[in-house]
Amino acid sequence: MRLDYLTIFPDFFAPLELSLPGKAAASGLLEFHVHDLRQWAHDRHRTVDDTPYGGGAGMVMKPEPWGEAFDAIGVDADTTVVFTTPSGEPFDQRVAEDLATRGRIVFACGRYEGIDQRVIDHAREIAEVREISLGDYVLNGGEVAALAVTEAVVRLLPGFMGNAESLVEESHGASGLLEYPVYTKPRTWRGRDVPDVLLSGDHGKVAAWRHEEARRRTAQRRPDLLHPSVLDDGTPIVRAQPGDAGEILTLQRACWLQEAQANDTLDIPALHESLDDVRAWLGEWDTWVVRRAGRLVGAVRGRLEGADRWDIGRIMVAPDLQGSGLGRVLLDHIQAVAPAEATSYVLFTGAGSVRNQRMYRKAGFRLRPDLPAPPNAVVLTKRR
Ligand code: JD8
Repeated sequence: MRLDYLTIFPDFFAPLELSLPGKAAASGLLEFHVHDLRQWAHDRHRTVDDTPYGGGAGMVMKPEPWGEAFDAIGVDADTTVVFTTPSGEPFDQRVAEDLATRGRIVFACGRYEGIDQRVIDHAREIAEVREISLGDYVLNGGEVAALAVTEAVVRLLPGFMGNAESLVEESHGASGLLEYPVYTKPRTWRGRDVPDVLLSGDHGKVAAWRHEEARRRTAQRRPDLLHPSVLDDGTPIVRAQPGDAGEILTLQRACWLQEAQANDTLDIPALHESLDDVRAWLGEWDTWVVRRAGRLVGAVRGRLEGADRWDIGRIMVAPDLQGSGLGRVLLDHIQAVAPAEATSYVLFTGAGSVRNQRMYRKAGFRLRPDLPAPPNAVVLTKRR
């Protein structure tokens, strides 16, 4: 594999010599080239940035040096140009595994407020282009992301990892679980012992313990990994963010207006909540949302009540999407992401909300007239 880096901070990539890619390059299976973008800026100050059209703060990287750089290093149809950018597709192990199949990757590392958009549009005409984000936080440039992507990709190349098997067991690897806890000598350290099972010599028991630890850790820290929830069209179900409060309030009002009509009452708490009320409960409930084309079209929340009861609520589907099955997907998702402690689910809906009740019963919930219900509502439960 050949890796090229285009950057105004070439020294940023000095670590490449030290780390795995360095050893890989020594083996001849990998070559990398770091290029200072300024060599393709021909004015006295080797300027690579200018003020943004349309005004605004900061500077934008000029297109000309990038175009000349691509020409000079031979970017072509066999090349994958990776622009690291906060607006890119989320980088994860699947993307790393995909990039590891490429023969040549050119990392285009921007700075300032970003690169003139025509550079990306031009690159798409002459090569494969991936715009990739390292994560939902803002860095000052693309170099750190390029280094991280490099390490994640190069370690997957055949013959680079001393022990290929370890690739299977690691987080985000084939198991899809987070790593189990690991230990080494001494058996006791500062009064802490290594778990006995690891000293048992019983490989079956060790494997079972490790799997259970990995599954428990994943359920607690990353339930979304255990039950990745995407709609048939690939639309993800994601954790709600504080900034979603306004749209959730709007969707909630629309959905509970229908509940008010179905139950012939406006005496429904969800109808009377304010934006601050929604903001408040977003901090208390595990809440997930679905966006289509940027529009928040679905939501659901869950939280643990007592030791083992998972309380489900506020299943919302945009009126124009009701009947599409999104409600059932949200119901399945919120059950799936319930913590390991939860042994049963409970929810309530309007006594007159026959369509909702039908969906819940089809999902295995049972009406519980024996349990206290809010006014004009019925309670349904389901054993996990
Ligand atoms: C490339 C310029 C800085 C970004 C104004 C701050 C990736 N996960 C990530 N976070 N940030 C980046 C990233 C940031 C970059 C550039 C990548 C080029 N900046 C800009 C927009 C707001 N400044 C990234 N991958």
